[in-house]
Amino acid sequence: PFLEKVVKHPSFISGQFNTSFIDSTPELFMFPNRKDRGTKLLNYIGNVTVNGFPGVEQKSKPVFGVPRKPKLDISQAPPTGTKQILETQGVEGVIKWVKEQQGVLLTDTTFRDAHQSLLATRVRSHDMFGIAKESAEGMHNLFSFEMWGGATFDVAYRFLKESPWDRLLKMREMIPNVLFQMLFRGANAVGYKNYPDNVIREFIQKSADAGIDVFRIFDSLNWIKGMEVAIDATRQSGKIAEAAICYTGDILDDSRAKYTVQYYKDMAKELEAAGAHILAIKDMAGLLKPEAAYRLISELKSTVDLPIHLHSHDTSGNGIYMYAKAIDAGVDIVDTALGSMAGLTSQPSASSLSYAMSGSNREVIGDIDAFEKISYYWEDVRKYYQDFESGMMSPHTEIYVHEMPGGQYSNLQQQAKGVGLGERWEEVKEMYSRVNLLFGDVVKVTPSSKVVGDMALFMVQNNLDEISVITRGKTIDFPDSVIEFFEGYIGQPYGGFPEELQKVILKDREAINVRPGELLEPVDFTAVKELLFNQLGRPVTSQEILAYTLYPKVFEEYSTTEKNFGDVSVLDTPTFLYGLRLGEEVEVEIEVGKTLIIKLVSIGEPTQDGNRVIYFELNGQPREVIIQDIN
Ligand code: 3PY
Ligand code: ZN
Repeated sequence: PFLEKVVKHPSFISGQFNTSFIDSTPELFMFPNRKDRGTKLLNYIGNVTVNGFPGVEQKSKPVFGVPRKPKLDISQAPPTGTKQILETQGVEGVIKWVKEQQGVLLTDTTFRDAHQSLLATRVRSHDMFGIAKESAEGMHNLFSFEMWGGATFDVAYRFLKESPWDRLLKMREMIPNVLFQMLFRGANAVGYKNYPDNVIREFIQKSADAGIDVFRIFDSLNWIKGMEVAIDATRQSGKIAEAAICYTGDILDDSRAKYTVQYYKDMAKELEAAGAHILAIKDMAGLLKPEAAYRLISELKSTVDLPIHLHSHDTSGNGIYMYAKAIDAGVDIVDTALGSMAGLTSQPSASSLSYAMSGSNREVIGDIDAFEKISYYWEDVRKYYQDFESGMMSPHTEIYVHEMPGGQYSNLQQQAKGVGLGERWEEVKEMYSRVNLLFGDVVKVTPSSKVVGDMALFMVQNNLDEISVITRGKTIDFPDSVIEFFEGYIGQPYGGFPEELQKVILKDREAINVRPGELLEPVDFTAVKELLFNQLGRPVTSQEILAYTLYPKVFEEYSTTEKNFGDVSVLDTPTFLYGLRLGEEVEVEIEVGKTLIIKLVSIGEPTQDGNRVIYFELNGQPREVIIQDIN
């Protein structure tokens, strides 16, 4: 089979091989063993049936209906879209085309920020693949699909035990017509700390190769130096650099003098000069009020010559009204999610906005009927993930006071419960806004938002206030994230650090004021490759090398799971999260055309050391696995 694989490999056929051919095509050495894959999946299903899934309440598996799908013709290639404009006319062609549109364009966030903000980022690739072709067909006139980035990279490996790269590659195959967008945390890439410059460059190049066309790049302190390497790398890769300004404070409030319209205009000009193709306003907490949106977008339109892309969250319930004002002021593209995945901490709904703008001179470019029908699918799929819902049931206008980003709210609430402050959540929220002011009124978005959250929890837990932090601070060990922030390791805040507080927190440590990336040693990817090769006992891909570089522990754990259970991404989500009911049978397509039929027959009583024998049928043959019951 090895020789057969070699001669059938596209690079071999096209003559593109030399002595490094074998080295760069590790898949030649991977011989999946169907029987082995079956056993591994039985082990996974047995384990989750007996021991449950982290974060999912252990109860009998609910009965879910088959998700409804729109009847769209997906037998042919979908209509062409923005991806073809990029391919045929390049970045300049896309920008020109965006500027020519009379209507307002949409980015759909259902595959990324919507579930990051509503369902703790837990939506699996399997559910995305299930609606990808219909989305390509019905939503072909979007500006882009937000597909990747933010927390999805980490969570895919950490909790879902699947490869975010495979997700991207398969979605790209199924959606060949619309631009794919990702959220990139500047020097923090898709992580929570600064990485060396060569990691940023390599990550962007490999993501571009795997299908990302638009990189939305931000810095968690709006520090342009922290964005420059990523902007340059995006331009080098021939893709679209969308540089984002994080919106914070309130330009309508004269008592908050730090982040004024002039501040945003100056930053926009600098980003234009730094090479941005598109300017994004990233309203990560949903703080931008309607009248403020009108003013801000009008001013920015007359300041820069770039298309403007607005991102927001609907936590306050004012999202549609705010977008409508931004559209009146000339915004080019806005971020929405499909109805059943929209609203509250997620983005405003695409169909609500479409109806809101109908009859105006700037209608939404998109097909409301397709939005509605594809939304049914997500309404059904969302039920699988009920245990990851935040519990927020109605709009929260208090967001305008505490300024917490959409994705942080439920996370911090969990963190508070974890340290025994569940009952004091109201105090934590109030402290969050006080810490912001104590730190000098900073931009709060991953990872700076985490620093503010950690400090708020720490102060409530230790009964500290603004005065005692300073007077008793010399004897207090502050949280690591807070120390790193004041050391300058996530960048420089606008207006600098409050000096007295910085001294108290750092004690004998020195702060830096240059870009952390300048001080970090470049990562030696060849050494990582060797290390992984030795650890995993098989050739590794450049995507795996990057994943390990960003998240060594998470990637190691993912690899162990993969070794024990195989590729669990092929399971349907109810089976992945709950296992099987007694007597239940599922079909699992392990690769195109190869399906396993798995039935759970019975579960044996635990032995003294807690082992249970689980009896299955695999393609009609009896099979047993032994599972340690850890309950
Ligand atoms: C992220 O960084 O993941 C965000 O979505 C910030 O808003
Ligand atoms: Zn967001």
